Amino acid sequence: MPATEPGKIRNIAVVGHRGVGKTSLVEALLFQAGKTNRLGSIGQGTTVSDWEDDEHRRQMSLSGTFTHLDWHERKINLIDCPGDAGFQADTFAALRVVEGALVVLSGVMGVEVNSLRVWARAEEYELSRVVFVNMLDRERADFFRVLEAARVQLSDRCVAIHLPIGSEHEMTGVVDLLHMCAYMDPTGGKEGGPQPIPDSMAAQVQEYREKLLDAVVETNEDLMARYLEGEELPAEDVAAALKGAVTRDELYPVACGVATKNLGTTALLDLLVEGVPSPARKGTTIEFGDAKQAVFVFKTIADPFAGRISCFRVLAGPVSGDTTLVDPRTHAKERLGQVLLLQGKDNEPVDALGVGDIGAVAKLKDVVTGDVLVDHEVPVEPPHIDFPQPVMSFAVSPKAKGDEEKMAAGMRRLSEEDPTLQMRRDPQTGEQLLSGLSQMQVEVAVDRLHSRFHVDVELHPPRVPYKETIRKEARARHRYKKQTGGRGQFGDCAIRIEPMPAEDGGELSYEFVDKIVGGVISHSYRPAVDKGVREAMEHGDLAGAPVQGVRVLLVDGMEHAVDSSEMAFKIAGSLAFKDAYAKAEPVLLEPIMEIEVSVPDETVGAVNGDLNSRRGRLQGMEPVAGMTTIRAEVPMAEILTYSQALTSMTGGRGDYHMAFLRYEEVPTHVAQKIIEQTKRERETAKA
Ligand SMILES: Nc1nc2c(ncn2[C@@H]2O[C@H](COP(=O)(O)OP(=O)(O)OP(=O)(O)O)[C@@H](O)[C@H]2O)c(=O)[nH]1
Ligand SMILES: [Mg+2]
Repeated sequence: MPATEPGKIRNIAVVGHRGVGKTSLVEALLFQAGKTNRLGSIGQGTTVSDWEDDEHRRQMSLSGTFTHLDWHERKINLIDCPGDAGFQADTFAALRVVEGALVVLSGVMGVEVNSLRVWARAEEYELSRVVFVNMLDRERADFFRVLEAARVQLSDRCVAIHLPIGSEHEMTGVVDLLHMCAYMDPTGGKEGGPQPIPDSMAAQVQEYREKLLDAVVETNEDLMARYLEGEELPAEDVAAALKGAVTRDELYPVACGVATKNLGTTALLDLLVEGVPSPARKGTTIEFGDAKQAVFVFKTIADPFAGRISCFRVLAGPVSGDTTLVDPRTHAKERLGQVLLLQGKDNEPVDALGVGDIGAVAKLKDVVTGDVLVDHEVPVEPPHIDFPQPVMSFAVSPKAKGDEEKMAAGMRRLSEEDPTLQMRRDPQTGEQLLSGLSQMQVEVAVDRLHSRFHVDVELHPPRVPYKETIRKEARARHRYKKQTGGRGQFGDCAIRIEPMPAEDGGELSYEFVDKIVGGVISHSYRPAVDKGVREAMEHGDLAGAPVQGVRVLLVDGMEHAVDSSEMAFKIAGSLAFKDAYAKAEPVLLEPIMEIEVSVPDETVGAVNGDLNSRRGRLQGMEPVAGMTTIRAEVPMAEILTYSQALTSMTGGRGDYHMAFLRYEEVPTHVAQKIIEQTKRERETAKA
């Protein structure tokens, strides 16, 4: 099979909020395109893309899945991305390698918090976007309400390109406003060919067709002139102009349907082919210098049997199994070996993959997610995928003694697969800490350690990653001196520390400034002071949390011709910092989470009251179709065990979604308790 030409490929990430039907939609598209001969369902665990056991059990996508299909001689690569905030790594990685995002919205709930998040990321990467309003068969679903919400909350350049025929459980098909035809197939089988638009919809179709044409011609002068002269514009010309506008991010067509009944898929597939630009048209912003062959590895799968599978996009090529590339990061040469196309859990070998296409290879030696491999070493800056930082940490330990190494090895593999999962040892307590974006993500990792790597791990209660910082400037001087016969120890330094607040939206950091004049401390000892300060900053004196947001200026000092050593200056630096820190009004910081809770209207009072008692601050409330979405900011410490509380308040009908927002100072009365608690723990540890 020869490589597909770049002009004939469409790369599309299917993204959106949790549970809006992305996986079901991918399933329907594969079915309609003839890749599968039955429509799988989430309930029965028979979809192509949610194929892992734990995805079946939890009825949700836990990682990005690759699928592809052919439609009108175009190859469409669809990456089905998880919607849950804890599993965003794959979503962000996928968005980095596609030209288009298919943003799925629920016809009932409209624009939800994660839709906004992925929209913002797509905006950053200047991706072409198509919106699909799904679940229109559900009670209280309303296409026009969601269209309006998309226009207000996503972009006023969202324009309907399809309309539903009928509504709620009587929805029977869609009208394609571009080609002016209808697709109706109430049986849920494969959609047949185009049909005439039902007469009863004439007026509405006329109105929305005009809105669409107005929006399209506005982006194209030639078409605008013809339109104003009253010419009936042919569908191909409108489609070509539409593609131009979508490519340039000037329009976002809004399609609609019902994934689980396979309604609206023909029109959607046509739109993906006609509306979304190919790699040849839009190209990539990832650098590969003058390499003749290059690939970007954007995801790694830890398969217990096949080993490491590296998923990549071809930047320059084609590439085939014989291709040998070099990784400029390690300078290691890697022969690709068998090139694969992934389709859910299956893979099929292919001879070659052309520019813009997406595929995978197994068993590359030292390649990690984020590497660009090239045919000869060229200086390239690998693209930075801005993965979210882990926000929650749990202490973990193997259930069986002696399994420590096995647990660590399994976790290393899982972190390769999901870079937002990290394991490290807490130097203070010696515990292994597993950090991630949400409790569920960490629990899934623990399940996978069991199912893939056969090691049972115990999860201990989560820890809140407090930080410490200072409010005031302070100075301190410390002289470390020891005379014990023979050569002594001598280091003396004076420092000034000052607060360094985070840049807007940025993280707190640290800076060491060398202000020594006249060489009172030799150059060789100054980094030792920095090192000592950093060590002291690992555990602040308030609650043992890392100190950040501090600038340390080394202003003065003294050395001894014989007795001075790096060690002595390190200790002096460390102790000087401790002194200065105590005088600099240290404060405790805690992570604040942004939470979106969706609950039945009648439970809003109870849920709000509860959030309030958790020090939550209400940001907004939106009642939609019997459910209310509450947005609030809540300290992480108060919301660690929210799911049980929400279940009991809403009789299991509530759902929530949260993500890290920023650090804030802990209110004094709360901070006091944490500080005392730490003190007690330290004393017990000493005893
Ligand atoms: N009535 C109705 N149910 C749907 C539709 N699409 C999906 N569902 C159901 O909604 C639930 C969630 O569907 P999924 O396809 O898993 O949604 P998702 O967006 O992939 O979910 P995550 O990957 O976990 O974010 C499943 O029970 C589906 O059967 C639809 O169009 N109509
Ligand atoms: Mg899914």
